[in-house]
Amino acid sequence: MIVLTYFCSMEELLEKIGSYKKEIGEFTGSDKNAAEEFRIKYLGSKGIVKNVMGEMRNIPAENRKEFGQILNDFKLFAENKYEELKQQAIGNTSDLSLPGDPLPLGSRHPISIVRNKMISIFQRLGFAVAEGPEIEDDWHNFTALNLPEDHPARDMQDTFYIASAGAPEWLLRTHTSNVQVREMEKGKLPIRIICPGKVYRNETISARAHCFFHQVEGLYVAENVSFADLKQTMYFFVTEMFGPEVKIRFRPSYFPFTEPSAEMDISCLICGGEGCAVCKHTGWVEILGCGMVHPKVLENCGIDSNKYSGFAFGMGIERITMLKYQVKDLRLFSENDLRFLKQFTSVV
Ligand code: 2NL
Repeated sequence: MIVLTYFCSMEELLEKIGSYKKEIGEFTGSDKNAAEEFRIKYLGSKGIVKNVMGEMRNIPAENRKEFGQILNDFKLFAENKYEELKQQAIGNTSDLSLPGDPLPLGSRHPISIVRNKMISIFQRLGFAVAEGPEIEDDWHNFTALNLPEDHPARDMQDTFYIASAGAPEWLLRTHTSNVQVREMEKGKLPIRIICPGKVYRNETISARAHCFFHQVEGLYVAENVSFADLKQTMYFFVTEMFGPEVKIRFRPSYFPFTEPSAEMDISCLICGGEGCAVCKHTGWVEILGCGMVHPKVLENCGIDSNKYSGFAFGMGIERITMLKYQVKDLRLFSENDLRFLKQFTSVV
């Protein structure tokens, strides 16, 4: 008696599925509303497919597998129809002749533009790009570079140290020379590298100073490297960077890591050397520091200073960018003001 009841309901169910399938097959509609109406009626949480699936409860165990297949086919049939209706709706509502949605074009940050240009200039001279850590130890940032214990740059006032219980072990690098020290320590010569990257100094933020900025340092160590090589390399760099008219001059200077040391000026780009506010009426602007690598620095890094010599230089990317694009305030580089950044769209 019980078995008979089940048989009846199974047959009934098969019949029901058959008529629903017919109904679905005949369903027509070509817009979004029709597709949605279909979804709610057949595939919604109170829809027909759910309802029919619920009948599974009443199916005797021995028929479940076979019936499960039938129900799944039914569900797939309804889902496929829904996909078809959606596609039809899209086809009928989108006008393919309309212009596409505009994709706003970004621009490179001016610091990136200038850094990339510097890299490509030095790469043409055979310099490779080297990178290293921004969190550094005292040896790679100061000691190996011949900075004496009592040098003011090591002061808490100037350098960010990372707090620790005893003597501070870690600091934020104050220049990218640490990368060059690490490269020299590897002992593979000759070395011809440039090191672009972020550096940190404990400065009060103003139009002319910031607590972090970007630097490119360069190093060439081989046999018989001379000051003439340094001058020619720097000259090539500035003519490529600023144009063939630019003049250079070297002034004697002092850095603990180079001997002799020099500061290099270029003729003022604004007034062409006549004298103006930018060059403070001297006709010249300072752009970098350089010199022959101090023999002590070579020895500290395990290089024989009788056999090898080298030159090194360092410059701030912000400074070069300010000169090239006449930016008056250093803070503009890190404030993310789109009115400033958008001005570089066409330079990318
Ligand atoms: C400046 C001056 C300079 C260097 C950086 C250097 C690195 C090593 C050895 C020797 Cl590993 N020197 N770097 C040399 C001279 C000047 O930077 O005004 N930078 C913004």
